[in-house]
Order: sequence, then structure tokens, then C-alpha cells
Amino acid sequence: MLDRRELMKRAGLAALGAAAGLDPIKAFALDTVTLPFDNGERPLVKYPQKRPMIGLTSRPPQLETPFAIFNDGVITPNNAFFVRYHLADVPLNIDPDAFALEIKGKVDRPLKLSLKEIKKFPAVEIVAVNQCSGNSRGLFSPRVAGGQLGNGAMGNARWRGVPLKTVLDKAGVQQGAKQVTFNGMDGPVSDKTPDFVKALDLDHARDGEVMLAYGMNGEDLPVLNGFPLRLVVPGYYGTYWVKHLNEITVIDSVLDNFWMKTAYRIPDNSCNCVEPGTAPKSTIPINRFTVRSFITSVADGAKLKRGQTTLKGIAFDGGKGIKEVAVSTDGGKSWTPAKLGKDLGKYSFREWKLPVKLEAGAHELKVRATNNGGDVQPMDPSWNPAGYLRNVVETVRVTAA
Ligand SMILES: Nc1nc2c(c(=O)[nH]1)N[C@H]1C(S)=C(S)[C@@H](COP(=O)(O)O)O[C@H]1N2
Ligand SMILES: [Mo]
Repeated sequence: MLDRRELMKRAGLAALGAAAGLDPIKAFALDTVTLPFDNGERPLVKYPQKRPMIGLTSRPPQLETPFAIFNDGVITPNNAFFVRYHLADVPLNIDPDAFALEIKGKVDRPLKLSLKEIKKFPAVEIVAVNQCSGNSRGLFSPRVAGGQLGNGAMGNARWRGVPLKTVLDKAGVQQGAKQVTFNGMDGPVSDKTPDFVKALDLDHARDGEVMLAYGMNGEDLPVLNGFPLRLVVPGYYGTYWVKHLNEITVIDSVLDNFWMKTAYRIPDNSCNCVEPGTAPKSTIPINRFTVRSFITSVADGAKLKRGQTTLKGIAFDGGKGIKEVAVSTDGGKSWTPAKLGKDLGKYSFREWKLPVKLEAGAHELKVRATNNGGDVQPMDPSWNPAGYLRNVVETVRVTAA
């Protein structure tokens, strides 16, 4: 017998599948927004389980979070969380009862675990930011190829699941194993496109923090965020956070497919950057987030009442944790430390607030975060050919009257 809740859930999934046959951007375009770069006009689109989101592509669906949502709180609601896919064959009708996760390769006991079995392992929770490597790519100058994203390809959620280590230990990793690979249920529409498979080094995969997550902010994962199971790799760019994860393989080599060896690589030097317009001599796989901060309470171009106002925003980094956020209201000449909000862990967005006084006239507001490792956001943007790692100090121009 299916209970009412389960029936509703299945009806929702069926509706999602039906909607996938349409072109959601044409069918549900509500309005448009303009991101702050050339050709930045985007439709606001409505997908099942999502509120209106900034549409980048429809096949596969790629959705950005409207930036104002980051001012509502440090946890990004599931229905506003960004969506990124590479391959057009997105699995929208997964039956959770038939779902199974396979663990195979260089293990003593290959496993096939149902969702029920996975949920029987002791659960852990972690608040962590997921951010696409290409977040803010549209702001690069000179412009770079790839999805032209504003700042909304990031989000912060409380993930619930099982440490990957638990499952790897149960399978028994063999001597000589080097990496663990992750494959999800989505696939290419043509077999010329390589399937999306990512890898982590074995030590990283077994660090106890990398998680097989089935829960997000107290609910099941939304379909478009990887229902029923995804990898969560705290502090690391979203490319490793494989969705609809159903195949884990332990290998005794280093994965050299397109997604590891060609795509998602950064210059192999101390700044992970090159002279704009040039190519790096050598590259490494992208890894941890750079430190970033944003003002969320006022938008660029806003008109404010002169006098006292409280600025508010978020900061995060790749896992050292935020040490300080400083704010400038005079274009970077002088800086004042902001008050940090509640600490939800070193992988979470950290709220900051600062009361400031704005005289009548134009002001350049800037925000700059420093992490516990002493990494600080640069005043000038650095550049790399793929448009990754953007973390220049953000500027918001306002007028007070
Ligand atoms: N199965 C699958 N998982 C995937 C991808 C994908 O294309 N297929 N894209 C990755 C990339 S590049 C990002 S940024 C994150 C985005 O996660 P989200 O869509 O839940 O926001 O998913 C990752 N996991
Ligand atoms: Mo991504």
C-alpha cells in the first residue's frame, strides 16, 4: 500500500517527466533578467520543484539562483538551489524502490545497496556550499568560452547521508587502489559525448567528510539536484558532486577520461592563473573553492536613503573557514571589519553584517573576506582560460539621497 505522501511524490515525479517533453523555457518563461555582462539577458523559468530561476539552457536544464535569494538566509532553499547538467539525457523518473548503488572494482566485496540499505547506516549531516567551477564566468574579461553564468551558480545546504568511507570500508578497498570513480544515471544523447564520470584520490574519498547524500535541508534531494543520491564533496567545486549516483568504482590508476584529463583543469602555478588570453604550460584538476564574499542586502545600482543603513552578506571558502570580512564604503580606501554571524561549520556560507553611514551621493561598496589560512580575495581579478575560481573583491555601486 502506498501512503498519501508517497502517492503525491510519485504524481510529482510523473509530472516532472511529462514536463521534460516540453521545452520548459518556452512553456514556462515568466519574465527576463539581465546579468551584468554583454548578452546577459536570461529568461526566468519555472521547473517542477523549483521557484522561478534564471535559465541558461533547457536541454539539459541549467538554472541559476536569482541573487536576491542569498539575502534571505545562509541556507539556500531546495526550490531555489541552482542546477547544472552536462548531458541531455537527465533521469527524471527514478523509482527510489528500484534504485541501487553499486560499489565495485578493486574491492574485496562488491556491493549493491538499495536506498533503504543506504539509509540504515548511521547518518551524518554537514552544512556545505556547492558551487559550480564556472560560477561568475560571464564576468571574465577577456570573455571566456563556456556557460555565461552570473553569481548564482552556488548554494548552501544541510546535507544528510552516509560517509563514503563507511561504504568503502564495508566493500573493503584492496591494496594498490589509487582513486575512486563516480558515475550517475544521466547519460549522453549521442555516444560521441563521453559519459560524465569523475574521480577523487582514495585518501580524499576516505576522509570521512565526503558523503553519499540523500537528504537536503530536511527533505529528499530535489530531482534536478540528484534524487535519490548524490556525492557531497565539502569545499570542492560542484563538478565532483556527482548526482543520481549509482556506480562507484575503485581503480588502481588515475582516471584519464575527458572530464578529468581535459575539462575542469586549472593552471598549475601558485595563483592558478595566467596572463589574460594566454594558455597555461601545465594544468591540474580543479579542487577547492577560492575565498569569496558578497553583499546581498543591496544590489548594484540601488538608490538608498542617506544616513544609517546595515549592510549584510555572505562569505565562504574551501574549508579553512572565514576569519574576517571587511567592508569599504569608499571604493577600497578604508576598510571596517564586519560582524560575523552564526558559525554553521567551515564549509558553510557565513553571514556578515555591518552598520554604515552613507552621506548623500554616490558610493562604491566593497567586501573582502580572509580565511583562517590567510587567503584573502584579490582587488584585481585573475584570469584562466576556463573562467574558473573567480574571487575578485566585489563592488556594488549605490547612490544615497
Ligand atoms: N550526474 C551528474 N552529476 C553532476 C553533473 C552532471 O552533469 N551529471 N554536473 C556537476 C556539476 S559541474 C555541478 S556544478 C554540480 C551542480 O549541482 P546541482 O545541479 O545540484 O546544483 O553537479 C555536478 N554533478
Ligand atoms: Mo559545475
